[in-house]
Amino acid sequence: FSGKPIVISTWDFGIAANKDAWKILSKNGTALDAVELGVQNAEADVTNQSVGYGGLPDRDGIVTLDACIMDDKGNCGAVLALENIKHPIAVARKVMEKTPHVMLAGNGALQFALEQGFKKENLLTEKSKKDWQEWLKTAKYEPVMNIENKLYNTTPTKLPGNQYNHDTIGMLALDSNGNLSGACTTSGMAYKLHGRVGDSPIIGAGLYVDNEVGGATSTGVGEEVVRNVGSFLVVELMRQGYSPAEACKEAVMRIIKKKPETAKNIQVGFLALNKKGEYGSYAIQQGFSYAVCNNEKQDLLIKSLSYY
Ligand code: SD4
Repeated sequence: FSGKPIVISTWDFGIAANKDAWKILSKNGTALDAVELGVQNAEADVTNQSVGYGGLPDRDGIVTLDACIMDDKGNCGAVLALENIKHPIAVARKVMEKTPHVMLAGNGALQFALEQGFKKENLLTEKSKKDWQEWLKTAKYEPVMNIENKLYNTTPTKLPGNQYNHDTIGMLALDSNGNLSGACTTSGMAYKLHGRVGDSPIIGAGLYVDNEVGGATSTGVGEEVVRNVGSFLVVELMRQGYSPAEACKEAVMRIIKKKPETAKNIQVGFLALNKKGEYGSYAIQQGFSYAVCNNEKQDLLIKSLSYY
């Protein structure tokens, strides 16, 4: 089904996040408010070890968060490697609305957040700390694919430290006025080098919205998405007439074509929504899923098409 209003988001936990976004969309609220509220559900979820509070830390045991938001007017805001703030997406929105800038990073982003009234909190939970300490014993950097996906009953290979890696939330919404917005938020790849920033807070890579055409977001190994400016590519392909799923597939094929050997062992998934409310996705590997919510059904979970 398609049409408006509609909200879609990455992975299983997108169902709960969509329901929060729906509270706004179903009352004719804006797509911007909907995506900001929706992804906060994943940020606050302590059991989700790849977004916000409870996220797995970097190699040095520090939780650093990346997030960005983009509205129907082409406004956008982002925070990179932000520490100790539970809702980086809300800070990203403040960057968009209260500053002349698009991105704030590290200490500067934290300083700005505190000035805006956000509270400093410890985001490293006991569970994530234990996982990290376990990981330190071998300190092997090896992302596990699709570890959060409940549609596939495969048990992911158990690695030391239980590395949860591909679980960023990217969300796209089309409101009842026909306007589009998107949000993307993550704690990034588990056990990354301190200071590493992925695709998720980069406008055009982890998220892009063009109100004339549609929006796209991504999940997976961010380096490959940045190299191909993935979400911008998906939106531009939709502008040329590709369906959301075809556009996502073409973006995935670029990654595979450039680095076939790398692509065999990593996951990248794209998710897209167009101006008509049509949506689709494509991933390198099986196992990517996304959640869809509209007037007909609020908790639909769809298996993505994939190359392998
Ligand atoms: C990153 N793209 O930091 C994020 C990680 C991710 O699902 O999507 N995980 O590279």
